[in-house]
Amino acid sequence: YKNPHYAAGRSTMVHLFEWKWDDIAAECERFLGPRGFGGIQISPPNENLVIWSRNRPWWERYQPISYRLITRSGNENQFANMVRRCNNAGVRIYVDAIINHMTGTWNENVGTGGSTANFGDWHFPGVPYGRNDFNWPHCVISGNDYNCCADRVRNCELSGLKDLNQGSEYVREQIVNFMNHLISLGVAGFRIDAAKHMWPGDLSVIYSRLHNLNTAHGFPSGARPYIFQEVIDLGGEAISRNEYIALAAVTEFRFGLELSRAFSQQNQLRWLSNWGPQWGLLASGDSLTFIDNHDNQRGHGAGGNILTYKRSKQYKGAIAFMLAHPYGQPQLMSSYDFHDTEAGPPMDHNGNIVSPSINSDNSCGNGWICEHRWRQIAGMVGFRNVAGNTGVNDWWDNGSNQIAFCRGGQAFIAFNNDNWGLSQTLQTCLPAGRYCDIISGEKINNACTGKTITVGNDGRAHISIGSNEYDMVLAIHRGTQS
Ligand code: LAG
Ligand code: CA
Repeated sequence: YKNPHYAAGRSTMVHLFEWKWDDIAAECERFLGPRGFGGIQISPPNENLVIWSRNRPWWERYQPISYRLITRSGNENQFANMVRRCNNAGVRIYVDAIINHMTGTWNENVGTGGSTANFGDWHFPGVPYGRNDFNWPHCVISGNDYNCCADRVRNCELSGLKDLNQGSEYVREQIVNFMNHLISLGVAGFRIDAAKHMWPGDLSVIYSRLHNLNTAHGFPSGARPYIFQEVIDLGGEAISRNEYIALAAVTEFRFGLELSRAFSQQNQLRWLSNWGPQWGLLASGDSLTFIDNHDNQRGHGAGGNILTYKRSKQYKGAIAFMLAHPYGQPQLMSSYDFHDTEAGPPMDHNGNIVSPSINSDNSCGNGWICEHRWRQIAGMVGFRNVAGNTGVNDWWDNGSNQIAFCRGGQAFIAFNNDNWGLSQTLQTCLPAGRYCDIISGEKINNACTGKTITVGNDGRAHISIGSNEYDMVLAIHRGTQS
């Protein structure tokens, strides 16, 4: 369950938060496939409660009312079509699976596909689930439970959301059928929402009953789904991420926290020379890594001061480090602009999601940020693919916030997060020649629109990054040689 089964030569996934299936299919063909992206985490595809009383917040999608594939992102036909087109473009689809709970109790009770629920009776006819399928006695998780009481964190309600009993054979069967249906449609794996709130033993049974990936979609025979379990573990709680790594991969929340600190000058970049398990991070192969996710970019979920698109220079620096360094299985966040932390995606007055528009410089409009399309970020996805499975070598730092390193003989990167310029002759480990920096520009029709770096016969090159430059990074690799 720890292999994402990317198509050959690909290595990075992006969370297209709240995107519609038709738009994702188009994005696979026009951008993600050609640019070498490996996969996409999509928003939950199953029917959720419509919450007009809060103006259709993004979090309504974390309140399932049935397992029918019908949401604001699209219906089952559109879903199946998206998966097929993305797989054809070499881009995998990973589903955000909400299997810990159903909705909370609301006055409104109609789902995105028209299903209803009778909350007072724990009755969800769209599945169907009834009282016996939930954990009893009824209880709600309180803040202190995280410190003392693993059983309450797993058997009580997470913010009032009706808590399913995954120990029940009937419940397991509904969940497994839902996930196997998605596998038959060609998805490559799952994010397990709220995994901390379910018993590892129950999850292990559910995973073991999943089908192999669908060979008709290009997966090798016998391939197991990639599973990354959302476990927020910043240390010191009753439940540890270590209880989950035997099962499948785990979201590494300490990763984005530490890199956000370093790239906002709260820690020096030079300390990143031993980045990885020595920082208390999970083993690389167990770790799904990211700077921000849909929760912590808006102050939900794990706390901490996380960098987001709103502090773009520092954010791009942290993302570049994530993609340049071999540790972990990286995931990018792709957002819509928000000020109100509850606000849903751009929508019309009927609540329909408005598609991103695409500008001539490749950026998005209509309220979508599309971090994954930023030249510096998309370029680094290509860098990671070229670097492949090489390690880090020829680390250099100035004893402060200027660092540089090579990835074998494939790629070189330098960062300047000091308040003064970087100007050094450094070992790039690349063959002699001229290379185009993919951060300040890109190679278009054999011309470089940014800095050109000349590497000598000894592999060394003069590198300069001023402290007032638009970006703090310079990156070159074998694919940008001229
Ligand atoms: C997750 N991971 O474990 C998701 O990443 C996270 O986004 C989900 O919470 C949560 N677990 C449940 O799937 C989000 C919002 C919550 C929201 C919840 C359900 O962060 O704020 O709760 O989705 O929509 C909301 C209200 C609560 C209310 C609850 C129940 O904010 O006040 O009690 O709904 O109706
Ligand atoms: Ca639970």
